[in-house]
Amino acid sequence: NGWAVDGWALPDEVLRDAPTYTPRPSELADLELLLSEAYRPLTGFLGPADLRSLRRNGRLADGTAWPVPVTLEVPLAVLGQLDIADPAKRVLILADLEGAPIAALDTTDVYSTREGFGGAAGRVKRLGDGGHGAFRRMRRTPAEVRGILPQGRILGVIADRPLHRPQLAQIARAARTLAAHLLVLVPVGSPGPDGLAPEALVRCVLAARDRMPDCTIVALQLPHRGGDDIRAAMLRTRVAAAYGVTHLLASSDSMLSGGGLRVLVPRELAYDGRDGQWRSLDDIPPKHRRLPLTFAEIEDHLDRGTILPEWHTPPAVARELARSRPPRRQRGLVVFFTGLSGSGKSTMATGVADALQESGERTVTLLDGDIVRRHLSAGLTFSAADRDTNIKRIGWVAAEVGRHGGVAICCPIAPYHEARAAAREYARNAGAGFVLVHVSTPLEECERRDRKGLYAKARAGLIKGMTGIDDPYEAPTDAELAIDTTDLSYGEAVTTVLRYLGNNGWLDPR
Ligand code: PPS
Repeated sequence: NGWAVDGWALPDEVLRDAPTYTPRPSELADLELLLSEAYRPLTGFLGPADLRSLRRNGRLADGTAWPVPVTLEVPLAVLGQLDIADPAKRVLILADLEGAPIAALDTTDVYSTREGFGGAAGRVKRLGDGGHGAFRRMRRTPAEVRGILPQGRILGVIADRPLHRPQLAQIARAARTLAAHLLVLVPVGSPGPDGLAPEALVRCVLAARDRMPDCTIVALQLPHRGGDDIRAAMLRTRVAAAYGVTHLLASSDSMLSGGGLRVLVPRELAYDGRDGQWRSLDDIPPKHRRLPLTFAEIEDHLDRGTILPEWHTPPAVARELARSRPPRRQRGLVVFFTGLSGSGKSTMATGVADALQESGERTVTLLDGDIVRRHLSAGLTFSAADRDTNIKRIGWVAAEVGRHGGVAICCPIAPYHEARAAAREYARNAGAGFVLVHVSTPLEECERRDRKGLYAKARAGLIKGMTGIDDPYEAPTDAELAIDTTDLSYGEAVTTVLRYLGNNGWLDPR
């Protein structure tokens, strides 16, 4: 079915004339794995025939077992520039987030997905040298890695979280029992499950290197897939096999066998207080046994800034983790107020900013709706699309403030859930906290106040598209805090927010 990429010529004029498109981050991660041949036998994005077959029986159209759809969605405006019937006019250049070309797609199939978009399928070929990026030198292809691995058994570990002593003990045990060489694969496609930046995860894994047997450490762009855990695990297993792994140590989450390798489910270990060793739970009398910390307990240590205990975490790993995930009272934070015009958001936001500036405990950037619209978002209207653009810009800047440990306080109306969710995601990807405060003062009260006279104008039909009157406000269902200022004084409203932030560790307790 045309999976062989070799022999596919790309004349200069074809490349010059081809349209360019930047896929979404998860698609870029898939692309990277396709190009590196970690997804072999796949050599491109799947088309309708393979997808149909996959849904039916978990196999590609030619019968090859394959766990997940690997697809690319492209705006119809871009697809419209291609002529699928003509091999010289169906090449699409795929670029990275900075717009630099990384691959050519020989688009042999297009299919409909949702409004404004279509699926694009076909083989891909790398353009350029693979680019840059932090820890680029650790991103090796499966062929390169197989070339440097010693003969014999290869024990694979997918380290999507930092390695603590229980995992290190399991690894040491498995490597010894199998007499295997260790290959540690660190997924760097997106922030890990606990919000750790990919580079920080790599540093944490490297910090545990002297606690591991002789090993090879490789970073790879495994995309984070929501939804079906089992299929995602099967895909990881296939990728591990492509890298030469013969025995894969299952993570504490579930992992299935498949892809021609053996999956080892490690025994549950505990810390033995008698001699300080980690061994099987059953071999330690209950009163001497300490169970590994849960993810939530580790998170709690980091949030509070207490050092992870040495019985559980090698000090070098604990130091690296603490540096990458500083305690909440030093970590970046976005406080995002949303609510109707006149609900009291700006007043509360200003009050919170003033309090932090007075105490000096935090650096603060206030992104007020009206002020943002004079600078960052000058020229935008109140159409749904422009409101979205406005909120995403605010969310993006706020996340950058958070990335550097500052507090960003935002107070636009932000009437749409989706744009607020994007702002939350930006903050998460920057390693910052996000607190959504719904200023839920009802419309009647906002209209009664009508400080700017806008509601009266809207009622009189003098302005169109006023939020709450003839434009929607989607009340949040995911707010950390909801405050109705109808019967609250200014001071009480501000104190409510400060107290929430104090109680949750973001500020010194009030
Ligand atoms: S949005 O929807 O989040 O992009 O709006 P935002 O940037 O916060 O701007 C809201 C302020 O703009 C004034 N204004 C309007 N608001 C809502 N609808 C319409 N049509 C409108 N036209 C002007 C209004 O003063 C808002 O200020 P606040 O501080 O919310 O009262």
